[in-house]
Amino acid sequence: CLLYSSVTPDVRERTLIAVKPDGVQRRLVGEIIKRFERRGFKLVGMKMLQASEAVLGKHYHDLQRKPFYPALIRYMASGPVVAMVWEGHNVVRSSRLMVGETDSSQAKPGTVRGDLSVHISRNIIHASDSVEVAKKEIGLWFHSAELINWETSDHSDLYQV
Ligand code: IDP
Ligand code: MG
Repeated sequence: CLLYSSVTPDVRERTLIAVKPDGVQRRLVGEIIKRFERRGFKLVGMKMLQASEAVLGKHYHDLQRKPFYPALIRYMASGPVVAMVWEGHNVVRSSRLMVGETDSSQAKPGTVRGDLSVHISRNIIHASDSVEVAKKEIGLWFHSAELINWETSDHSDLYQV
């Protein structure tokens, strides 16, 4: 119907979420997935991988001149990450709020970082910080064939349709 199609574009927003190597080591993958599922977001892609230096260099290209950059790349390449694409209404902004401040010691209780981590250099999760950046990051980490277009049966319970 007309109303549905007017709601649909925003509902289809996507973001890249990645459990970083420390999060995987600490067995927090399930905990993190659970939070996004329970919020009502839809998982449309997921894989575990050892990130290459090439991908990490592009992913963090805006931080190349920061003093912590070499350590950041070593950290991100230190073990497997679990990369995911989540879809839903305002998911980029909402997931940044769910993730919390970059510096875990400043992250509010109730956020992923504020509940599960203590230090800025081991903050367990990545979330895209804008819709534009999310598009670039999803393209960097996923092939389009790895993203699944599917419908959830509870769509009308989560959204006005
Ligand atoms: P974000 O992950 O909250 O978007 P960004 O500023 O984009 O934060 O930085 C990317 C990542 O770089 C952070 O999540 C963290 O792992 C690392 N990082 C940022 N600032 C620092 C710092 O001052 N010291 C150590 N690592 C940092
Ligand atoms: Mg960032």
